[in-house]
Amino acid sequence: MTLTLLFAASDANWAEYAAPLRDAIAQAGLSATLTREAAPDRVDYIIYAPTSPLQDFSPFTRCKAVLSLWAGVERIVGNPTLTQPLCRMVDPALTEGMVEWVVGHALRHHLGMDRHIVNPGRLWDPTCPPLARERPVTMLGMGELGTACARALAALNFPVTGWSRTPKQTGDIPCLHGEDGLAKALSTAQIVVTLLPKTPETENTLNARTLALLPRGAVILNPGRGALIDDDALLAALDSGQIGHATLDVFRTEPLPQDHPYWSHPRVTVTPHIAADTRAPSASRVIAENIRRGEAGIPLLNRVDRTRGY
Ligand code: NDP
Ligand code: OXD
Repeated sequence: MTLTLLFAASDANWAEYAAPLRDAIAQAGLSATLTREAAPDRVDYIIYAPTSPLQDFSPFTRCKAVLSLWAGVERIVGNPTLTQPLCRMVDPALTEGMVEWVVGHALRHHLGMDRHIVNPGRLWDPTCPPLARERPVTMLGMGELGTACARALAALNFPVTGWSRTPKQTGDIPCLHGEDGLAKALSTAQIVVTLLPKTPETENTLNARTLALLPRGAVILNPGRGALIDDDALLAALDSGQIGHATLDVFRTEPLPQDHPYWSHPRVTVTPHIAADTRAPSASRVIAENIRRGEAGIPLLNRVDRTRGY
């Protein structure tokens, strides 16, 4: 039987994905037509980006799964018309990119690179930064991305503490959970990385109360989602010096509006949601593997739990 795979994403995504998806589908031994248009009741799987105009899944009566090209699923997880299984993207190349972004920005702040890159006064200040082993880092979110970043930072000797919803142990990295765990994880952190999904529970995880728990001058790196941070509280904490710098990749509104105070704040670095991108060749293999599993009756990979929201 030839499967019908509906590609519901942008023109740019189609240009990037059509060939690698066809290759991956063939390599998985599947017979399938990959298309951008099909009668809904003929579609077997939907390959999906949340920016797609497709928002009503109810006519897709035969669809066995919606396979997201994005890791974050907050824009689709609560869609009441979506009754089909939803899988999010876990792409090894996306993880690799996130590790590079997090490690790069952590090292920038750890080594105080800015002082030497921009030094108009030609100041000769021979103060050496501490060693990584003296700079505690806290990773909020110890899932696919948080764990990979935590491991990479720990490999550089940063003392890393994780925080997640449920108790867990990741090798030698201690991981806390719950409200008390959060307070403890923040109390020593000189660098905090937020890699939580956006859910009703994680919104404003960093707020006036929790930012005040950090040691003075701590640095925030947020490649997770804008809503994880209360923006007004962060701006106040930056102004008071409680937070030394915030490097932000994600925002409540994207693109970040031109008049947003983050753009001009001397202690904020804005990167335009580029921390990590799904890469078409590896992501296509993940999608094809899930279709193969669906057809073989094997549990799908990276299935989203609708109740917990990620
Ligand atoms: P995962 O689902 O693998 O991990 C999520 C982690 O967050 C888990 O450790 C989970 O805990 C924890 N968590 C969830 N809810 C809570 C809570 N209420 N309290 C404490 N911890 C919680 O996600 P990924 O690591 O793959 O991705 C994380 C996020 O990164 C994505 O949702 C997306 O928003 C963002 N992202 C950003 C990109 C960018 O370019 N800026 C690119 C890709 C993703 P537990 O382990 O107990 O379940
Ligand atoms: C994602 C992202 O969720 O790029 O994949 O933010």
